[in-house]
Amino acid sequence: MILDPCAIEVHNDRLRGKHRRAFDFVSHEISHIEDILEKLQKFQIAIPSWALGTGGTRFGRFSGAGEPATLEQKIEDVGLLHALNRSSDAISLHIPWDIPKDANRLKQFASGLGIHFDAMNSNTFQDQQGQQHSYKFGSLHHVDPAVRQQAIDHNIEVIRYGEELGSKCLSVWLADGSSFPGQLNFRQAFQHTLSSLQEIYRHLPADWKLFVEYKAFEPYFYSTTIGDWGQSLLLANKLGPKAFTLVDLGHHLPNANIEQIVSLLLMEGKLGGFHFNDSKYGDDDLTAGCMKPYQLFLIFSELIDGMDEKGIAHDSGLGWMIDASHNLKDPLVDLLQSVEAIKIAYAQALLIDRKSLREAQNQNDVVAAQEILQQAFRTDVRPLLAEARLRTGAALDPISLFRTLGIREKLVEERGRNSVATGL
Ligand code: PSV
Ligand code: MN
Ligand code: MN
Repeated sequence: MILDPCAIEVHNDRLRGKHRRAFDFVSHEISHIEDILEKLQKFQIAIPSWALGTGGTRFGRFSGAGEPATLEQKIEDVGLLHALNRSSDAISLHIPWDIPKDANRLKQFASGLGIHFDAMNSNTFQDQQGQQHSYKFGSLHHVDPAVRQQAIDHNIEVIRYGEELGSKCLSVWLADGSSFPGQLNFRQAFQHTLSSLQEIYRHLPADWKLFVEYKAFEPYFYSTTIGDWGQSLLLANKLGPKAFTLVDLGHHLPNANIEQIVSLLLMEGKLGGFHFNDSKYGDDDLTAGCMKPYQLFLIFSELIDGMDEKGIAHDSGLGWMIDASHNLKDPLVDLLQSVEAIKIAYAQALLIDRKSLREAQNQNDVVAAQEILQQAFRTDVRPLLAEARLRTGAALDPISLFRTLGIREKLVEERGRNSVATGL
């Protein structure tokens, strides 16, 4: 056991006095504090298996040390995060990077750490060893039916693995696109994608969801066949009630109004979930909230408004996940930072005075509307998050505990300096 369970108690006892003062100061001003704390305690964000090791760019990869080399070790890492913050109770697997060899044993191992299996991700953007057909020119949209069938079969196989693990969702992201004008017949590519997804949808268990993720560009640079939320929504609508759009914050063209996209997808009942990360330029996959925390807050503002209007539970109605890549920081610390930033934005959005905001909107009082939003955004909610952690047995300050306990050093000792996580 890398993390001694008593260590959290000792740590919390040491910080309790300081925390209490900060919490009392901010909580006096908030009328529905207990409601917010309850919501914060419930709110969980899934961790992708591929974010637990060093990412890398197309120019290089500078490995960290003590990375999880096996699926068990990846689950162990998420268990570690969850023990520290009690906010990351699920792992999302990517096949074939994470083939479960003995699903029952893995399920047991994970549940012993309080972890379950979130969305399953298929991979038709890389060729695997021994694969018959290449995905160089796409997968589900390919001109050759044999390539499409191979990609369809892979997705069905991923569903089967997910069923064994107790997952309830298949997440499909396609690299399929083109890099040169004239390369593709757009309508044919879309129709092929649709009929391939329809075939996969037919194999989806009754209580599963299918998430269709979009991305504006990369790895191809002229067109992406599922390039934006319109194309994803079109597919999800044609597929049926179990299909939804997945929004990855890094997958838009610069300055896209993501909060407006989210608001309308929710209105249509077609928002499936999120991949949280942050970016300055493109799909930078940086720590959530490190560049545009106000945007993250505005997204949560729309999410809460839309979910409350439809009676969707905040903690279980949508798929919340991080999709980030870690090149400079320790992946586990970076993930703790992302979870914290996401929950800060969530807590701030819970503070918005909705009634006054509606009144301001109905009176075209632009100044009041802005003041109301910024009043919530500028509140320091960190003591609220800490209090929610304290009440669930998590650490008051997970990052400092991770560091003072030398957790990475212990992982290096156990796993070795050169262990490398499978993934991107
Ligand atoms: C693609 O950029 C993406 O965001 C998709 O979600 C993939 O599944 C993930 O990254 C990992 O490659
Ligand atoms: Mn993603
Ligand atoms: Mn991405």
